[in-house]
Amino acid sequence: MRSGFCSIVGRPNVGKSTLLNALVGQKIAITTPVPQTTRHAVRGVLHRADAQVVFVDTPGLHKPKTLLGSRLNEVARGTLSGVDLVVFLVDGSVEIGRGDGFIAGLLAEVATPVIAAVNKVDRTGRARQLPQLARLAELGEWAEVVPISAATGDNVAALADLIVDRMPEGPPYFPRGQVTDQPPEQLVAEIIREKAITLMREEVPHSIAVVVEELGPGSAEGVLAVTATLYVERDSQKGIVIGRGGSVLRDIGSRARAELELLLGARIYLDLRVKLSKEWQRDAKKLQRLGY
Ligand SMILES: Nc1nc2c(ncn2[C@@H]2O[C@H](COP(=O)(O)OP(=O)(O)OP(=O)(O)O)[C@@H](O)[C@H]2O)c(=O)[nH]1
Ligand SMILES: [Mg+2]
Repeated sequence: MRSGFCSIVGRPNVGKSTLLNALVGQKIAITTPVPQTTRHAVRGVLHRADAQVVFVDTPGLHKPKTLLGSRLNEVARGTLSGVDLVVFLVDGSVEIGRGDGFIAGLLAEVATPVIAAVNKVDRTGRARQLPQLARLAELGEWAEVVPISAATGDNVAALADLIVDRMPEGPPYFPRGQVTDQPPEQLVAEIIREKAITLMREEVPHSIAVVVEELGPGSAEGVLAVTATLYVERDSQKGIVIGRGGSVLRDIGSRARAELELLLGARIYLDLRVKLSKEWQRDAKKLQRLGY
């Protein structure tokens, strides 16, 4: 059979995590309209009768302003080599620009073959798609250049076929049925963070980190008890995340619980707290404690 690793890289917000989920066929990575959502290399596995592809979703490559930002770039750059293929994703609904060119430069320095893809073509007409594809083609030496929509699934199966064709002969890396190696604590923390990000504005989404303190059987049969802390960077952000009378935190909790109950197939008892970890994005020790 064919099997191998394929990382997905690109600027923040181009749709890498949405593409990972579309390729695997279920939600593995969180996605939000806010740039710099993904903070870990998240693996998702595509299983076919005669092939297996381990996709690696990565944080968006960007010009870092904090220590966290530099770490995120390191995580993404670390996935460019040591894989069988890279998918370089750009956002076709905006101008292909300097940030994309910078990443193309990084890709030129590694030997890994690259498939370049223009995403979000559901937002552009054919007339705009062609110049975007041409512009992307000029940026580097790509094995293929393909237009896709990760959100609608348009052309994603064709992209998956191109990727599978480029995987070497090899054994499966994951047992059939396993679609990710994300530990349950991380999965739960990510879903909570996704719901929090979606309800926040301006800089607050970037200031939130979530740590699951406890995850285990609850007091009642079939209930999973989760205790998690949402960390913020500034005292003023605590009130924003908690909301008037606790309304925002309750909203985050009920949205997270609804999704987690579906994902984990159990009833969830969710206890959320909010704590301050001053300027954690710029502090090496705090970053480590938060799992970055
Ligand atoms: N219209 C449209 N929107 C899309 C498409 N793919 C992704 N999006 C949206 O683009 C936004 C960003 O998507 P993500 O998948 O979180 O992007 P990302 O590249 O993983 O972003 P980071 O993790 O921040 O680097 C979300 O609002 C998605 O719903 C697409 O094909 N079409
Ligand atoms: Mg992402």
